[in-house]
Amino acid sequence: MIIGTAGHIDHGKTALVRALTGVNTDRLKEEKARGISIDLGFAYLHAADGTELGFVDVPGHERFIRNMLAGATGIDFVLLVVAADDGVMPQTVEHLAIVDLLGVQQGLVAVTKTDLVPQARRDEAAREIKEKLAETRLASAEILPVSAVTREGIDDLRDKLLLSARRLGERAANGRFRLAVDRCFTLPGAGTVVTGTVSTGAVAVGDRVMVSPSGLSARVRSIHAQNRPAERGRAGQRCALNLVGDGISKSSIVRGDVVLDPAQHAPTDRIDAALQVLASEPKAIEQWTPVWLYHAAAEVGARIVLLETAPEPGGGKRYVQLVLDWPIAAAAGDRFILRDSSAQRTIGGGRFLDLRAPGRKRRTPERCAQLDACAITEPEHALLALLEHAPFYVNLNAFARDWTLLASEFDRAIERSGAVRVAPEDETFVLSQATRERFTGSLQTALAAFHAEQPGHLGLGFEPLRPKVEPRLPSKVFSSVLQMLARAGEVVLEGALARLPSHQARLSPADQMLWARITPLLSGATRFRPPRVGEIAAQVAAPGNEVRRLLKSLSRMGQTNEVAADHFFLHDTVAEMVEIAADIAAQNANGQFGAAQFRDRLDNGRKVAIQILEFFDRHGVTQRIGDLRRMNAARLGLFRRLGATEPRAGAHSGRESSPVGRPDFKSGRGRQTVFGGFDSHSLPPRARKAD
Ligand SMILES: Nc1nc2c(ncn2[C@@H]2O[C@H](COP(=O)(O)OP(=O)(O)OP(=O)(O)O)[C@@H](O)[C@H]2O)c(=O)[nH]1
Ligand SMILES: [Mg+2]
Repeated sequence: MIIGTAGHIDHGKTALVRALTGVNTDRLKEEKARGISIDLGFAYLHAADGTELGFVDVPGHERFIRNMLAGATGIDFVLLVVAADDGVMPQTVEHLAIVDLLGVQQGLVAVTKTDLVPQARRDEAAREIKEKLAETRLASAEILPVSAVTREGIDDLRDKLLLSARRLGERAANGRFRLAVDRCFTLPGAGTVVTGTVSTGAVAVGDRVMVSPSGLSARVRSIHAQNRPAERGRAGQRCALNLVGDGISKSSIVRGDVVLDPAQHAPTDRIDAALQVLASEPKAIEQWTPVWLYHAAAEVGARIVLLETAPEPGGGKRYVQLVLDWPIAAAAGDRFILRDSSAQRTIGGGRFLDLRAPGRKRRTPERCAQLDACAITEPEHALLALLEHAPFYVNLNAFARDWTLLASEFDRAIERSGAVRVAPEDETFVLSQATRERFTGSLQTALAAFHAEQPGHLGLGFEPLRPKVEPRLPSKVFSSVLQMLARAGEVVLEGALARLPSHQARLSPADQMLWARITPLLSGATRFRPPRVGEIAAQVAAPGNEVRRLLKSLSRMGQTNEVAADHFFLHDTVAEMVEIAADIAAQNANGQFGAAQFRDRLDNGRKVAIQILEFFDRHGVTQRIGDLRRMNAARLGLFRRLGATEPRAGAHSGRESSPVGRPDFKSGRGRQTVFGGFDSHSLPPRARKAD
């Protein structure tokens, strides 16, 4: 347990820590000369049963309150020190307000210097203290009279602290490692050493860490945890880390830096937060008020942007945006303190809600809803609440990082809520079940409308489709959600096109007329050596790119195959050629055949014959063995004919409108949709998925 002292100057904080631990935490020459604490002091108490107390002794002088703030963040327990003779003084009140704003829930009050005052004065001091505590989280904290001179109450106090430590137990060390640096020095023989309290996660000797916000990379050479050599340091322990790495030195790391898991390094200078203003403030906070922001051990200048009505002194929490002069390494849920720009008084404090605050549109109702979600202290619940609001998806990696957790720590919550995950590349996005359903419905409506309007088009490209679907998702998320829905059979993706599973493309009247003129060129005696796009264009007197476009879309519909660039064969011709190849193979003793045999049967010249065989190779219909090939029985169905009882592809040119499907290359079934014939897509999605 880490105990922080608090209290007015000269009230006996350092003397009390010394009485408890035997350690004088006033190390500096100036501290000794002036008899006051200036910087943080540290002492440890190791009980026989293994219970450890770490003390952070803070200065009481108002000029050194920034040092007090650096020490007070990260403490579990506050030991508020009030001298019996003085009673409650300004820094008693200010320190108490600070630890309260920092969310410290546990503490104890030591009324010191009892040897100097009569009983009545002690009682009066205790009464004053009780009154002040009443407005804080420490309202029920115990008040103990002690004296560092007579040692009255010291043993009792120590026992009570140890008892509290045992009750508190160890902090959970889940999540990613973070340690806010409060000191950095050079140790002869070791090198650069940083000290601080591990706020989350754990660190082990040999770990790679990063210094944030500077981004310097380092390795942990050795660790002292609670002042003892250790292999590992964990959340709730004060640690000294001996760091080595390029650029790592006493001068490159300062108090306020955070040593962390490199994956956690994402400094920010614009943070949305919930701010509470102390009752002692003279007036409500104004727009763009300059302040000093204290977070962990860092101190940085900032401005306040009001996101709702101004927070009133002594009033409730209000959302504000903190625009920092310099980026800091923070986490969502971290506490902070604000002091006025002349660093004279504490204004208030609160919790960070969103580290990636927008610079614009920061007061919209959607944004407020997001902040309401981020204000939920339990990260899993915050995540699920965020999914209910625009933009209706969360980048899980970024969210987990900002909450100093691993993405996997949200697995259970995601599973239980029925939320879905999509993972393009190395990122994971999460959408709620409700959003998935809304998106699917909207997608189907958009595609149905498109198919009705453009029956000749196979489908709609992702980018034209994206703005038609609600909720609107960014490109990367959109396409991975589409892929997920395609796997579930709710949409069909072909290349860059999306279509409804039930949709069958129909040629436009103009295309039908053009196709009617082209089909004879691809059929009959010349079907094994059909003209290429350029020749077709010349023969039908149509632009080459029109012919190409039509033949390509017919190829997607399963009517033609582009065997080589710009060289299209009717699908049935391809099927016939597969049969011929299989026939040749069957006649050869070992099932292998050469290109010449194939060419002789087709009578189409060596070059074309080889192109066809290479096309078969690409689709796995044939397997090449040196100069020979053999048929791959498993892929024979890939180019099956469109159906013996149906008109051949070349024979339907006179029809008004031609519904056509395409072979299912993935399953290798090659079942073609034919005019009114069996169509795999007319099966219900479940049945299709199953076979
Ligand atoms: N008589 C008496 N004197 C005390 C007691 N505790 C502290 N003192 C004296 O009070 C003075 C201040 O004590 P510190 O412990 O330095 O006070 P502090 O709260 O640490 O002061 P800062 O760190 O400067 O805020 C010293 O001269 C101590 O010897 C006590 O219980 N009885
Ligand atoms: Mg002191």
